[in-house]
Amino acid sequence: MIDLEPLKKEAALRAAGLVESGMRVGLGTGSTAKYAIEEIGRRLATGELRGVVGVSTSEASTVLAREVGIPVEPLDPRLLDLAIDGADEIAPNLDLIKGLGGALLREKLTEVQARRLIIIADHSKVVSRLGEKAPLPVEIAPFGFLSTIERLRRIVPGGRLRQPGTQPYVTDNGNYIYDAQLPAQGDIAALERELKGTLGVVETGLFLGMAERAFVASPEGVRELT
Ligand code: ABF
Repeated sequence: MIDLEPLKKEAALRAAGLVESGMRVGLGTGSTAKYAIEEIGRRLATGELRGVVGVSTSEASTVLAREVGIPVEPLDPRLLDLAIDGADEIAPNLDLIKGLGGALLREKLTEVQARRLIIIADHSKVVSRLGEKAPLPVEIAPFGFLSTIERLRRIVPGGRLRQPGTQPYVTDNGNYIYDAQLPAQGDIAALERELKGTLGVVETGLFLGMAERAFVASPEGVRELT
């Protein structure tokens, strides 16, 4: 089986190359975003970059960013110059499923404020339609979660509460995740509105119309999707 790590890193380096001195940068979460954070840290350490501030999408990325020397500030109403993050699925129009790593709410809150959202991934993430391979993570409030799941099952049948062991998975925001199966066809924007309008739903992992471009690495090289 092909080792995806060098591909993730290649894609991440391309995106990290877009960071310029003085930028406020949204720092993504996950095994691909990790390489971008490390590269921004490396460029700061060599003096190639100065005055970059990170706004992080998870506790894990905050820890990593500080370790590699990127000052991290909380999200405030100012726009970010750039955000760099991974994804679970990338559709041809750059609509995304995100959140398999569990950080979808902070990712969406942060990345909606980015002038440019750059997605980095290996080629296994590119699909012809969302839901082809990955479930859609939906962050839900713990209170009454079984009722919320029942409501969700009426909209997207199938799916399950994310529960790695005996206890539900808990997000950085103290919520649970329901992994839903997307239907093979239909209006994805209408589905997003319906899910968001469901009582108990905090946020979904559908990132529609948000990404400006994606760097997708395969053994043949890095492709830029716009
Ligand atoms: C995050 O990292 C998520 O939105 C997505 O779930 C995940 C992708 O992780 P990886 O790069 O490890 O596949 O950005």
